Formats: sequence, structure tokens, C-alpha cells
Amino acid sequence: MNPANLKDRLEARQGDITGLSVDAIVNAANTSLLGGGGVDGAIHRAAGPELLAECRTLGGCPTGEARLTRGYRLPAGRVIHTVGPVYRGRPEDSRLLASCYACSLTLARDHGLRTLAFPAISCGVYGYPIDEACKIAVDVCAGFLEAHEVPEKVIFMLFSAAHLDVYTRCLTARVG
Ligand code: AR6
Repeated sequence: MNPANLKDRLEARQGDITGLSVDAIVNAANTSLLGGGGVDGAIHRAAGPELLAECRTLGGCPTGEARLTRGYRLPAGRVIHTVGPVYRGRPEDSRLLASCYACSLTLARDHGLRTLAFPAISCGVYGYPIDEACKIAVDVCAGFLEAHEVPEKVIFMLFSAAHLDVYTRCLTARVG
């Protein structure tokens, strides 16, 4: 893989992840996988009740892992549900958050999903500081894309201008 194109394969944008026409969007879920608030609530509302029905068959998901479903009424073909850590400032928080990104990217690669969008996992009600979380997200995604051809493209979809600003600075520092 030509490292020169890494810059084109990682992008930060501001907006609602449920509107993206990508191969898969990532959901910041909880261990039940049965829905919640924040981005999880928005994804379930937009996808429709069939998404919850499929999630019920999965039997939950441990923190740091990821599970794949269809996208139903979403423009995205699939949803990758991952469970971020509740931030408590412990060393395992960063390991678990990195694992969310790595497991999601691995699922995407294994299923040939070429375009993938992440929200800022754990940075809402789970309380992860955005600067620390952003560095983990960018490091894991950049490293994965350097090592693999699929996914071809990762979009970080940030809800606020402040979060977009953090990601833009971090991406510039990592990939130029
Ligand atoms: N598109 C993109 N980002 C969004 C959207 C959206 N439509 N809506 C919110 N965000 P959170 P967490 C941002 O709280 O911290 C749920 O109840 C939001 O501004 O959704 O991982 C689950 O069921 C924030 O930056 O997820 C779990 O119980 C980021 O998405 C718990 O919340 C993540 O915020 C998971 O907490």
C-alpha cells in the first residue's frame, strides 16, 4: 500500500452518521445491543425496528468487541455495533477503546466493507475525553489502513464543530 494515499483514506467530517451512504457505519452501543440514547438511539430510529430484532438474536457484546448487522432502512448497508468503555481513567480504558476500533476495522475487512464511518466512540455519555479518544481512534485506524487495503476509506463523523476541530488537528499531525 502506498503510504502517500493514507491522507486520502482518512477523513473527518461534521454531521449525522445516520445519513451516510457508506458500506458500514459504526454504532457506539452498550453491552446489551438493545438500543439506547445518543448515536445508538439515532441509528435504531433511522434503521427501523428490524435492526432491534436482529440485535436481539446476537446475545449482547462485551466491551471492546464488535458485532455486524444489516443496515435496514439506513443508507449504509451494514452496522458494526461496538461497545466502548465507560471512562474512569484506568489503563484498561485506552486498551478497550483501541480494541473497539481494531475489532470494527477487522470485521469490515473480513466482510469486504470498503467504506466505513465511525462516531466518537465513548465520547458522549461514557465520558471519554475527546483529545485522548481521538488520538487512539486516529492511531488505530491509520495503522490498520497502512497494513490493509480494506477498508479503503474511513470517515470520522463528528457531531460537533469542537470535536471536528480536535480530529482535524490530530489527523494533520498523524497523516499530514
Ligand atoms: N451522528 C454522529 N455522532 C453522534 C450522533 C449522530 N447522529 N449522535 C450523537 N453523536 P454517545 P457513548 C455523538 O453518548 O459515549 C448510548 O445510550 C455524540 O455527540 O452516543 O459511546 C448507548 O446505548 C458523541 O460525541 O455514545 C450506550 O449506553 C458520540 O456520538 C452509551 O450511549 C458518542 O456519544 C454509549 O455511550
